Amino acid sequence: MTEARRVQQQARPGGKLLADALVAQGATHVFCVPGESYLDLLDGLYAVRNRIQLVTCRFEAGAVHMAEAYGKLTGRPGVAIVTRGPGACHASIGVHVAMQDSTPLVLLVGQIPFEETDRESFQEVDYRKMFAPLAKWVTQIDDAARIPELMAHAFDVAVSGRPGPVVVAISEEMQKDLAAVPDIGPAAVLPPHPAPEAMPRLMALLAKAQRPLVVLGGSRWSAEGRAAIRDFLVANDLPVAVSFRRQGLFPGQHPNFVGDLGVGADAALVARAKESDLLLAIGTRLGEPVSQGYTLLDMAGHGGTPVVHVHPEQSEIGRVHRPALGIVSDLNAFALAAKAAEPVKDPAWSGWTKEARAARLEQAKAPDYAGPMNLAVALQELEAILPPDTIFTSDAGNFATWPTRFMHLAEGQDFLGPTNGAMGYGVPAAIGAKIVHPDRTVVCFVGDGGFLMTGQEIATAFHHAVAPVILVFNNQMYGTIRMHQERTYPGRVSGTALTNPDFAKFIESFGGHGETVERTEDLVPAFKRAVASGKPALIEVVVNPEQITNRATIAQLREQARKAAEAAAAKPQPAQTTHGVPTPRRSGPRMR
Ligand SMILES: Cc1ncc(C[n+]2csc(CCOP(=O)(O)OP(=O)(O)O)c2C)c(N)n1
Ligand SMILES: [Mg+2]
Repeated sequence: MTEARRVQQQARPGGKLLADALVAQGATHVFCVPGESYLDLLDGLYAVRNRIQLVTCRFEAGAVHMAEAYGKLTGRPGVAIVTRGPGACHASIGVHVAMQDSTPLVLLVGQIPFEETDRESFQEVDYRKMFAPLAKWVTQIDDAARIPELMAHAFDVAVSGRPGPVVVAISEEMQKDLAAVPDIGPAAVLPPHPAPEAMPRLMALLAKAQRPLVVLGGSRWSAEGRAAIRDFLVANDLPVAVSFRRQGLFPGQHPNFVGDLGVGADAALVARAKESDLLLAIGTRLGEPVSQGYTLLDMAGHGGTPVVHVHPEQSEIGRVHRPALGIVSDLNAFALAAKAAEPVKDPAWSGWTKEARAARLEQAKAPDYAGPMNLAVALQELEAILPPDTIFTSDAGNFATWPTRFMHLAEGQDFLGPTNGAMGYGVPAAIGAKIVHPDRTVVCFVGDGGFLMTGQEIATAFHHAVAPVILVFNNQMYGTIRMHQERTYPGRVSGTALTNPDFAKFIESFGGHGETVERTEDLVPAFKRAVASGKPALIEVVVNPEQITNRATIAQLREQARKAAEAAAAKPQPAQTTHGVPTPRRSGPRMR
C-alpha cells in the first residue's frame, strides 16, 4: 500500500481493526469465552454489535464446537475467540474436530504482550508450536497494520482446498496500537473446476462398470451442490453410501441411499463395497472410517477395486489409495459438471442398486429388543413426526449407531457429527446450529457420558434464547469403551461405569423443559411436549445397559470372547494372550 493510501485511512486500534476484519470477511456470529487478553477486540466487537452477534459461552470447547457447527452449516469459517493459555487449551479439541472434519474455522487466541515473549510470561504459549499438528495454519499478529492482510489470508486458507481450522494469535499490545489501513474483503476466487477431460473419463469408467458404489462425503456442500449431485447420482441410478457422520449429504429416504460407510458400518454394505468394481469417492477422504481401518481397498493401489476420487485438495488424492482417476475440484462445481453429463443409458447396475437398497432397508428394520424401550422403534416413530428441515447433531458414542442404523434423513434435513469422534460435541453443536437457524428444529443425540462433558452449555442456549431438544441416551456407562472391554477383557469392568444426576432436573434447574422416558411409546409424546414448551429441552431416554450395541448384548459379547479364546487355545500355535483372552488383531475400524 502506498503511503498516500495509508494516510487516507482513519487510524483505528487493533481491536477495532480485528472486529472490522471479521465484518469484512462476512462473519455474522462469533462464539467466545472472554479473557483479559483480548479486551480491545471485545471492545471492537461492541462497536460492530449490530453486524456480528457475539455468543458468550461457558467453556471454550463449547464455543469452538458451536463455531465449527456454524462452519459445517454455512460453508463459511465459523469464528471463535478464546483467551491465551488455558482458554487455548480448552479450545484445542474444537480445532481437532475442524481439522479431521475438514470444516472451515478461524480461532482467534488472545496472546501475551509480545514484548514479554519467551519469559514464560503469565499464560504464555507459543501457538505456532501448540497448534502445529492440529491446525491447517497458525499465525500471530504483532503489527496492527497487518490485521486486514493476515485475517483475510486466515479466512482464505480456512476455505481453500481441503477446508480446515486456522489459528490466529493476537498479541495484547497490538490490539491497542493504531493503524491506518483499509479493510480487506473476501477475494473473488473462482474455485477449481473439473478439468475438461474429467467428466468424459469418469463417464467412460462408469459405463464399463457392473457394480459401482458411490461414497459421498466432505464439507462445504452448498444446497445447490447437494441437489446437483443427487440429480447426477439418481439419473445414473447409482447406489449411494455416505461416509462417516455425513448422513446429511444424501437423503436416507431416497431409494438410491444404501447406508453409511463409516465406523460400525453394516457388514453387508462393507461386503458390497469390497465386491464393487468401481468406487466413486466424492468429497470424502479415504481415511480410516471409510476404508474400514484401511482394509477396504488395496491401499497401495495395485489392482483391486478401481477408485475415482473427487476431492478439492489434490494432495488428498492418492494419499492412502492410488486411484484410477483423480479429479481435483470444488465439490459444488463438480456436482454441476456431473449433473450436466449425459447419464449412462440402461445402466448394468440397476439390479445391484436395488439389492443394496433392499439390504439397507433390511438392516434398518427394528429388531425385537428386550425391555420397555425399543430404541429402534422409538427413533423411527420420532423420524415420522420431525419437520423436513430438522437439523440433527450427534455426540460420539455407541448410542450414535442407533439413529445411524435405524433412521433415514429426509431431503432438506442436516446432520452434524464429529467425524473425529469428539465427545462433548453434540450439545454445543446443537446450540450453534439453533443460533444459525433459529427457525429450524434442532435435535441433539448424546450419551450420558458425552452430555456431562459440555451439557452446561445449556446456559448459553438460555442466554441467547434458542431452544434445541437434547436426547440423552442413558445407559449409565461409557458404553463404547465397555463394549471394547467386554470384547477384549470380558467381565473385567474397569473405569467405564458412571453415576449420573437426574438429567430432567438438571435442565429444569436452568429453567428448561425436562422429561424422562422409559418406554418406547413415550418418546414421541415427550418430544412434542418438549417442542411445545418453547424452551431448551432435554429428554432422558433410559436404555437397557445390557443392550450394549444395536447388534449385541453384553452377554453375547462375552460369549463371543469366550468362543474366540477357545478357538485360539485349540490352535497348535497359540495366539499371544492377555488375561487368557486372545489379543485381537485389527481387522476393521474401532467403534467410537
Ligand atoms: C473427548 C473424548 N474422550 C474420550 C473418548 C473415548 N470414548 C469414545 S466413546 C466413549 C464413551 C461414550 O459414552 P456415552 O456418551 O455415555 O455414550 P455410550 O457409548 O454409552 O452410548 C468414550 C469415553 C472420546 N471419543 N472423546
Ligand atoms: Mg453411556
